[in-house]
This record gives sequence, structure tokens and C-alpha cells, in this order.
Amino acid sequence: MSTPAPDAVPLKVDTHGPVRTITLNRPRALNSLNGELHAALMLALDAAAADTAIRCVVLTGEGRGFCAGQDLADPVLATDGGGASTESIGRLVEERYAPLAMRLRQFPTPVVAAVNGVAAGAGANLALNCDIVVAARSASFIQAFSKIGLIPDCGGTWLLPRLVGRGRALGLALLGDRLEAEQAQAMGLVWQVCDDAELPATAAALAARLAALPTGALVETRLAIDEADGLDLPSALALEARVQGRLGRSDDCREGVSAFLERRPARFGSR
Ligand code: T3D
Repeated sequence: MSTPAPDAVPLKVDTHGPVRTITLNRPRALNSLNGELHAALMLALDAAAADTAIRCVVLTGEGRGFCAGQDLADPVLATDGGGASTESIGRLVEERYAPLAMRLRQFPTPVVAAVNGVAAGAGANLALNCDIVVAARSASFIQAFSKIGLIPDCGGTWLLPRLVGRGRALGLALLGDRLEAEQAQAMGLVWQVCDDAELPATAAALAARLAALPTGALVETRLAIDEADGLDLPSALALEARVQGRLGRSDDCREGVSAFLERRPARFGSR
């Protein structure tokens, strides 16, 4: 039997205990997102979300790229004139990148981006939509949109100023320069940088830690932080009281408090 080409399957999925790793697998095109890869990614995310045994997801890429954003050679973009119509690009963003960003921001478990190489365009914002970004030292981030006459999408216009402030967001988005992993960490885009060879183990260790924590509270933390960003202080305090009231009655909260008082490790239940 012949060996399949390295990117014959657009996505690889591995599960170790409560951690599911989803690997984008079009390495010859730096894991850029064509329709097939996008659909496979959404399905894999749906499957992980539906499996209550999964308590953390790791998103990474095969080869020397994490994800180079939209596959610019995707036939969906082709027209007789060689470019895509405004309408079709708008529809593509609406149908692919908006749902992808929302899926990650509302995902029912923490999501770790293990950025193994270049993350460009929507690929950069795919990573930045994850809860924790860990990057290999050789990885880089490029808001490549301006170079092809577009604006940051996949949540980029919302995310960037929140992550790094307006000035840096504009610098990154207008110039589209390559940001090395350590620069990205210094700006606050990346939680941790590690040696390239250590990336899978580093991401796995972070994911295992997150998986052992109370999933519901972690997800509510993300949602509350995102929501509070659009609120004034009294409204944010009211939101905290509301969510805390709900979490305070949860089995996980009872277990966390009991474990503290009994001086034993907590064992959190199903999500
Ligand atoms: O319709 C819409 O566009 C709306 C949606 C927008 C969302 C977006 O993501 S827009 C932004 C799209 N992405 C880009 O503009 C990035 C394009 N890629 C690059 O600028 C460079 O490839 C990188 C800076 C990421 C990496 O450069 P380098 O020199 O390390 O690699 P390379 O040689 O350019 O690329 C390696 C291969 O991957 C190459 O193929 P080949 O020649 O070996 O057969 C290249 O064509 C392919 N590749 C890289 N990025 C893409 C791609 N193929 C298709 N689409 C890509 N985005």
C-alpha cells in the first residue's frame, strides 16, 4: 500500500486522556485554510465540544507553519479577473472566519494554541482567539492583511487593541511586519515561548493543568472577561455577582473548598 502524501488528510486529531489535540495538516501550503480544512476544523471543534470527557483542546500545525490564513489559491476566490469579488470575500469572512472566531471564544473548554511556526493573516488571529498561546521560539505572527488590501479579520480588529492597545494594534495591522515569538510575548500576545523541540510537551503540560481545573469556571472566566470589556464598572461588578452566584452553587466549587479545607488535591467532575 502506498504511503499517503503528508497533507492528504487536512486535519489530525489525537486524544490523550481529557486533552484533544487538533493539528492542521496542509504543511505544503503552511496550513492555509481552504474550504476543506476549514470544514474539517469546525467539525473537529464540534466533536471536541460535544465530548464531555474532553476538558482541554490544543490547536497546532504540522510542518513549519501554524497557519498562513486564508488559502489564497482556493478556487472559491478565483474570478475571471484573477481576484475575488468584494461580495465573495465578504461572504467568505462571514461564513468561515466569523463562525471560527465565535466557536473559539465560546468554546466549552479552554483552548491552547501551540504555535509551531508562522501564523499569518487569519492564521495569526486563529491563534490569538485561543485562551492561552504558547509559541515555539522560531514561530512568528504576521497581520498579513494590509499587504493584500484587506483588514484584519477572524476577530483581529476586536482582539488586537484589547491584547496590545490601539497604538500597537495599528502598527501591527498597518505595517504587517513579522513579529517574532519573543517580541509577541513581550507585547502580551503570547503566554509562553519555548524551544522548538519542547513545544508539544510544553503545550501538553499546560493543557493537562487546565484539564485538571474546574472547566465550567475557566470557561465562565473567559466569557466574563470578554463581556466585562464592553461594560462600565458597576455593570461588570453585577456580572461578576451573577456568575459567581451560579458557580458558587456548583459541585466544582464545593469540591474546591472541601479540598482546600481537607488539605488534599481537588478532583473536579465532569464539565
Ligand atoms: O478572501 C480573503 O482573502 C478573505 C479572507 C482573509 C483571511 C486571511 O487570512 S487574509 C491573509 C492571507 N494570508 C496571507 O496573506 C499570507 C500569505 N503567505 C505569506 O505571506 C508567506 O507565505 C508567509 C509570510 C506566511 C511565509 O513565508 P515563507 O517565505 O516562509 O513561505 P512561502 O514560500 O511564502 O510559502 C510556502 C508555501 O506555502 C508556498 O507554496 P509553494 O510555492 O512552496 O508551492 C506558498 O505559496 C504557500 N502559502 C503560504 N501562504 C499561503 C500559501 N498558499 C496559499 N495561501 C496562503 N495563504
